[in-house]
Amino acid sequence: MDDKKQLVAKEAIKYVESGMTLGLGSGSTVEWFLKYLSDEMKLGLNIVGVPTSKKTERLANHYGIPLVELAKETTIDLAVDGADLVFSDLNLLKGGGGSLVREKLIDWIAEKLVIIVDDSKMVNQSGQFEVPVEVLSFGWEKTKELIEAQGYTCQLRVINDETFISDNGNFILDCKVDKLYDLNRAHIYLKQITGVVDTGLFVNMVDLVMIGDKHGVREMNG
Ligand code: DER
Repeated sequence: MDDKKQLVAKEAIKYVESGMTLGLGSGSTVEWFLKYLSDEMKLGLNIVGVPTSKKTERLANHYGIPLVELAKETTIDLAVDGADLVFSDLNLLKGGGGSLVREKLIDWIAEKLVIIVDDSKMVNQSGQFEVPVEVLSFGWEKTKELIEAQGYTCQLRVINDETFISDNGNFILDCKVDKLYDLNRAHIYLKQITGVVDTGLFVNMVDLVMIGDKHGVREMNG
């Protein structure tokens, strides 16, 4: 698995050009991308990054990747991010790492969004899914009830016996659903709930998915 992540992360470097502002995603595949980015910078590549999580920020600092704030005038030429699941229509399920809100904001703003995954992430639309939903901590049980009224079964994300707190100070609910017929519709219905900040359903956002498998890297255009 890790070999495939390294393979696809290294291949994604080909889309990076000097002078770019990059959206730096989160997760273990992107961690390899940051390493290879750092290697290229030692050979003269000149870029700046906007991190999608405090964890990515720390890792970028470790690798000496210069970072800029996401300000009004910031344009993001290319965002490179991971995913938990990639559906056949290239819509994504994300949020396993709890960074979905900043990831979605930056991925949405980017001129081009490239997703890098190993082939285990590729699925068809059928089957049970767990959708991460970032919610305000204020009144989260009421928000959970409203989400469950739409047919989900939600669990508050707890890691090492501690309630997970996102970089934005919110909670994450992992919401199981038997089948997602229409990801866009599912996202809109969840997003309209006041206590919901955003969902791990990334719909109609992807320009390119790069998939590492035992044969190498294949690409699918969004
Ligand atoms: O949380 C996310 O959506 C991240 O991008 C992450 O879950 C990607 O998975 P990876 O660690 O297998 O790259």
